[in-house]
Amino acid sequence: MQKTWRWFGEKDLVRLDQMRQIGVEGVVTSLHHKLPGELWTIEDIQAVQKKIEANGMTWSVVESLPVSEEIKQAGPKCKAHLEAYCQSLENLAACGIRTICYNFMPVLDWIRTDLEYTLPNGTQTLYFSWVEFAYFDVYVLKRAGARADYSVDLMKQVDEYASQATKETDQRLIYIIIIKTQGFVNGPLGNITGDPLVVFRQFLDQYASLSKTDLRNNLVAFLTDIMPVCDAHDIHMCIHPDDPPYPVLGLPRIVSSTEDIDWLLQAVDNVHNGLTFCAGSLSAGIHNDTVEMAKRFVHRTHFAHLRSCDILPNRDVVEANHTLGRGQVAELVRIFETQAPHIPMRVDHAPTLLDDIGKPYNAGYSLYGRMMALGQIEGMMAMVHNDKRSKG
Ligand code: DNO
Repeated sequence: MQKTWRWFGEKDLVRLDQMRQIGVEGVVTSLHHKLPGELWTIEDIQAVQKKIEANGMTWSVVESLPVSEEIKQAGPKCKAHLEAYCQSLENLAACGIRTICYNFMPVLDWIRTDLEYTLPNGTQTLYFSWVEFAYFDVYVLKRAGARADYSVDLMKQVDEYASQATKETDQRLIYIIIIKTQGFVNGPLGNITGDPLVVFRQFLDQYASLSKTDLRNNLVAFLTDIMPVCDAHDIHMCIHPDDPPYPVLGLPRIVSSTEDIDWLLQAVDNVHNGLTFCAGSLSAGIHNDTVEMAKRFVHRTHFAHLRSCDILPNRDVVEANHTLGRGQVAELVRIFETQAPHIPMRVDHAPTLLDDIGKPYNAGYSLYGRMMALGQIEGMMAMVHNDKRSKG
C-alpha cells in the first residue's frame, strides 16, 4: 500500500518536509478553507498540489471533499451543491487526483468525549464515554426525548454524574464534541459563530423528520448523480464509516455495519462507489469484525485508515495502540497488502506521547505517535512481503 499521511495545510504543526523524512509517499489533504458545497477550482487545487510536489510527494487522496448538509437532506440548495461537487471532482481529476474520501454522517463527523485520556504508561489517547455522551445529550443539549434513547442502567449512572457536574464539565464537553473535534474536518460545524449549543440544535433540528430510509435514499441519489463523472474520469469515491458506528442524538447513521456496507455497495453497484476502510471506526462497533469485513470489502476498498479500538466492559471505546485492540491491524495489512496493494493507506489517530503532549495538534494527529504507528505498519507490511518471498 502507498504510505500516506494526513496534512492540514500550512496550519499543521507537522511540515511537508518532515513528512518526507519519515517515509511518507503520498499526502492526504483537503482545501481546508472551503466550506461544504463550495466549488474547488483548478487553481485552488494546484496551489496546494504544488507545495506537496515541491516536497517530493504527491497529493494522493482528498479527505474530505465534504458533502454539504443540503445534499444529505436533499434540501433546497442540493442541486447547486451537487453541480459544484461534480465540477470539483472534474477539476481534481484534471489535476490527477482521483481518490476522494467523504462521509455521509449528519451534523457530526466524528465523536469523542475525551481527547486527552491518559493511559497507565503516561501517553494520551482518544476516548468515547457513553455516560459523558448521554449526559451531554440529556443535560447539556437537553434534546427532547433523549432519555428514552439510553438504557435505564446507563441513565442511573448519568444522573449520578450530573449530580457532580459543574459548568466546567458542560463547557468541556461542548468544546470537545462541537468545537475541537469538528473544527478541522471540513464539516458543517467547522466555522460556527455564536453560541455553539444554539447552532448545534439548529443543525439537529434540520434532521427532525429525516428517517434512516430517507438518508439512505439521499446517499443513493448523491452517488447516482456523481457516478457519470466518476466513470468518465476514473474517480474512486470512498465513503468513511460512521464514527462511532451507532446512531447518535436521534440522527440516522447508515454506514455502521456489514449490512449497511453491503446495502450501499449493491445500491450503487459501481467500482467507483467504494469504501474508506477505517479500521478504527469499524472496530468501535461490537457488532463489527474488521477482518471479516476487510475480506468481504477489499475489492471495493480504495483507501485504508489503519487504527484500532478497544471496547471496555461498559461499552466505552478507547483508541488502542496500532498493534493491539479489536482493529486487528496486522491481519488487515495482510489482506490489503496481498489483495489491494495499490491502495493508499494512512495511519490514523495515534497516541500522543513524549514532547507532543500538551501541544496544540488537531486531536489524534500528533507527530511522534503517528510516526511510531507508521513504523509499526511498515513492519507489518515487510512481514507480508517476507512471507510472499519465502513462499516463492
Ligand atoms: C477523524 C477523521 C474523520 C474523517 C472524515 C472523512 O479524524 O477520521 O474526520 O476525515 O469523516 O470524511
